[in-house]
Amino acid sequence: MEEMKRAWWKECVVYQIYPRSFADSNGDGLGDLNGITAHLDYLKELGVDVIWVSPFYASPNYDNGYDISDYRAIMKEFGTMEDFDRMLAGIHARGMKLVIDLVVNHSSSEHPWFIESRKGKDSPYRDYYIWRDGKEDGPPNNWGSCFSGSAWEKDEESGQYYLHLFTPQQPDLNWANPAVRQAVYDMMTWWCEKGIDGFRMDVIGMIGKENFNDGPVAPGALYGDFAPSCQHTATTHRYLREMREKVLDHYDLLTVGETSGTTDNALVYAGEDGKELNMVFGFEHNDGLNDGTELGKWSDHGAPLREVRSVLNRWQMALQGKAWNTVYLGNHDQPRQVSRYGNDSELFRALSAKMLATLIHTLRGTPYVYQGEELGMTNIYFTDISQYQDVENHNAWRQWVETGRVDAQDMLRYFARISRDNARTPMQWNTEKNAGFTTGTPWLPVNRNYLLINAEDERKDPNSVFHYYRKLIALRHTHDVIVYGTFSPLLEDSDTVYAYERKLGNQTLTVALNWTEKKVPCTLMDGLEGQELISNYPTHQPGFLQPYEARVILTES
Ligand code: TEU
Ligand code: CA
Repeated sequence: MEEMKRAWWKECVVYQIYPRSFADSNGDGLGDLNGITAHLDYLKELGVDVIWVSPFYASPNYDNGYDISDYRAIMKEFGTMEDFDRMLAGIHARGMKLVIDLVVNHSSSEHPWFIESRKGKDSPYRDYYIWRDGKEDGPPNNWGSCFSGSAWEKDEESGQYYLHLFTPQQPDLNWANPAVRQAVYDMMTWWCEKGIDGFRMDVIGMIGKENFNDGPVAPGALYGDFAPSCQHTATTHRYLREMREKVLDHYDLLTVGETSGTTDNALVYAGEDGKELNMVFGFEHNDGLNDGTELGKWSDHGAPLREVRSVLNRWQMALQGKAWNTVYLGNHDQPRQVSRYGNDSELFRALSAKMLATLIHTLRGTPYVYQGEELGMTNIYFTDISQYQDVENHNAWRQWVETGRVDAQDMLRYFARISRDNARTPMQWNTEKNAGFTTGTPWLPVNRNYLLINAEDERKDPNSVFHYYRKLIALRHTHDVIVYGTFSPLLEDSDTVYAYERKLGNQTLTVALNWTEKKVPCTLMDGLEGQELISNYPTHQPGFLQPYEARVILTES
């Protein structure tokens, strides 16, 4: 295998902040930029290198900032451009980097471009968006939105429909229009000139729509699938190569695309040839773990070891030596990882959180830590639709439950396991009211377990999940084998143990993770003569792995 090119964005650990839920500095119940700045020392102590902040731009917040009405202004709830400049300076002063979210598959319906565009067919901005005549008194085609319902909204004024692959308040930008592309590139350059260090690119795989043909309708589905026309097209790749030429190649940036897709897609998006992006996020190990019904990710499916390992190992093997991987389990769109993949009972929560942390920090690829996972924060398990804030839940409820297609209790069970709101409850800083997140009323309830799970207590406890993450991150900074070592699966047929080895030069890192709450037989680590770099147990039982036991041993030949 050819020696991978070294790069800072391969060696770093990225920490994702969802600003709405991170820290509120002015008591209005909403996180803000000054709240982030006030906690940079916490992130420095954790040891992360890069901070990715989810959208903080002007937005009416139909989708919590993923609907942008001014790409060069700060959302008023989050502060001012001076607050942004102060946050960026604070990040750089601590030797860390800032990656910002690029949301350009769509804008907000309140963006001036769309306000102009919807004024009529002869608006100079009409072609900034995707307008089509209806068909047989209905939408132009059968596509469904990611957030339920049709992907088309009728504009009574002009009688035409506009495309929105998400909410109607998120009209898709028309990337076929060179003026749109140039406006995006100019905006990206504007932020690069302010000193940012990279972009996380929201659903960037959707920008190259190639046709508007009806999509395939899966059994039980209410709408057609837009993916064959919109996802991972040659046009999308052409736009990304143009973006690289016009903007990305002029700066030293981390670029990560939220593309979902397969390993074949990832090999093109994130190829070592550097023609498009540095790396991408796949979804096969999260949204992809479902019952295959028309409800998609909404299911009781869980995350059995065999399925998780099969996906992650396939991505490790397919990309190794050809493209750079990301490794993540949590983010603002996924439930809390210790609840989905681990065990959030009081007995096993910390142990399984550490086991999962070991996985994401010793697989090959850049690890992404989502705010609060370093504490072992858990799902909040809402029990009623009225408790959810997320538009994705309310739209799904309207489409499936209010129409009688799905039982309310079933859907509430799926929501409790999978909803994005699980990851959006306020960061748990300490045992003060509202976990120290706000002195006001939090926009989403704080998880009641903050008295047991909070940053202040964990920073004082050397055996906490927080310090375990800190040690793992430090190991990445001191052991090249963790970053650049090859990956080889071990014990691929085990129902209980996830094991693999990483090799670089004369060094071998062997990792064994007990995925279960039972003590299980495993002799893999017993014979190894080497240095144990980390474990979530102080002592071991030869011939076994204890519940959720993680062990990492470095040997030299
Ligand atoms: O998410 C894209 C995406 O995949 C959505 O279908 C969503 O994440 C889904 O719930 C995953 O199960 C990106 C952003 O991360 C998300 O927060 C936004 O809502 C969405 O795009 C629209 O911008
Ligand atoms: Ca605030």
